[in-house]
Amino acid sequence: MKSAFITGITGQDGSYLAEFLLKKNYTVHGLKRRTSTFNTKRIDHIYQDPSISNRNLILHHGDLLDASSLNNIISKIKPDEIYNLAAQSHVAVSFEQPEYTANADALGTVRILEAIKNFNLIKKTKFYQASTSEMFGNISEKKLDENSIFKPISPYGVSKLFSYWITKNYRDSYGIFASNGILFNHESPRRGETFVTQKIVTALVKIKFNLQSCLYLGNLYAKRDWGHAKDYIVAIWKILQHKKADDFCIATGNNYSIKEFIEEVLKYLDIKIIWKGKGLSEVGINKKNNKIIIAIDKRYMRPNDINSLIGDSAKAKRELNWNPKVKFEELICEMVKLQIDIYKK
Ligand code: NAP
Ligand code: G4F
Repeated sequence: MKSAFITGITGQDGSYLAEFLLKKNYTVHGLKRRTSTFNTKRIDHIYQDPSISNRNLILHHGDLLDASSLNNIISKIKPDEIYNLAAQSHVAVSFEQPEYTANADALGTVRILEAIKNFNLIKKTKFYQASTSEMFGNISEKKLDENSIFKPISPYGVSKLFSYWITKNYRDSYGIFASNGILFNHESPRRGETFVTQKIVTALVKIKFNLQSCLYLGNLYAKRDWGHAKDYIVAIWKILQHKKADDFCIATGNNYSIKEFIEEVLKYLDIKIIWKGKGLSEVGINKKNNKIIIAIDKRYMRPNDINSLIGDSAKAKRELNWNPKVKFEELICEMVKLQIDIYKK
């Protein structure tokens, strides 16, 4: 039976990956931060009480900023696979907390790689790093792949690029099976509420049920390549099962603007919208009652934003036999349906 250690198990991807690995009969260890309120909502359905003998899901308190907790856990469990999914993952927040972001998203990765090296786990433990399309920044290539250049434009992207390179460096210098998945945006009903897709879905469903009057957003013209998190964690797992450590772009190959995302959600909710104005004055008006339901708030504009991201995952298709399954419309439908169920209740 294989064992895995997931940092970020309480997050969107970590929770799906934990479910997936449990189904594959892994013993799953997860890193959990101590918080004053519960942060395990996404994994409560698979939680196993410590009193259960032979449990195969075990949570450990720790933090990416705290090498001693990482060292204690890794040296004790000696996992076959480590999935480093924990991060300060919000790009806008990284402009407000650049130092913390660098500590978690850049140095956190070295702390784990050092533990693999120093506890003689080089031959045993495979390492996955959650790299991101945010590392590309605003480069002009149409479809981005493993050979595209990186020019990150946020503290988050810069920190993640350090982790990308240090992962390659420990692979080349010490022979650790250490791989990067360069994942483009992926969403799900478990997406955090402050990322744009979930923010839009939640607000528009509330507007439909008269529980909110207006949704305030930032840049409506950015385009993202949105896939489904459930598809992407299969790719993450396949990356560590590959015959050799390597780096892979994981994307759908299609992208849409924030405005197009909104319009698809509204289609589902049967709300017709008219767009008026430009820049900070742009608004979306509900055709039925003439009320403004979408407006711009400059607080949500970033000091720098990536205009467009679209990925090419041909290498993952060829070498990992991985393909995204869920289409853009299906992803939105799943996210909206869940919110409708919540607010109907
Ligand atoms: P997420 O939902 O924001 O989850 C982040 C996880 O990291 C949470 O479990 C969080 O714990 C944990 N965490 C944050 N800071 C930590 C720290 N200092 N020590 C220990 N744990 C910490 O992110 P996600 O969407 O699942 O993404 C997973 C990973 O993939 C992240 O590294 C992200 O940067 C990267 N990524 C995501 C996407 C995407 O579109 N989703 C695309 C490319 C790359 P709490 O629950 O306690 O907050
Ligand atoms: O949903 P977002 O916050 O995701 P972003 O910045 O693309 O980052 C996500 O994807 C990355 C992969 O490329 C991950 F590495 C990262 O961890 C995270 O999961 O914003 C998407 C777009 C941006 O252009 C942003 O400016 O939506 C735009 N936007 C417009 N109004 C907004 C808002 N974003 C947020 N969060 N909130 C707004 O009100």
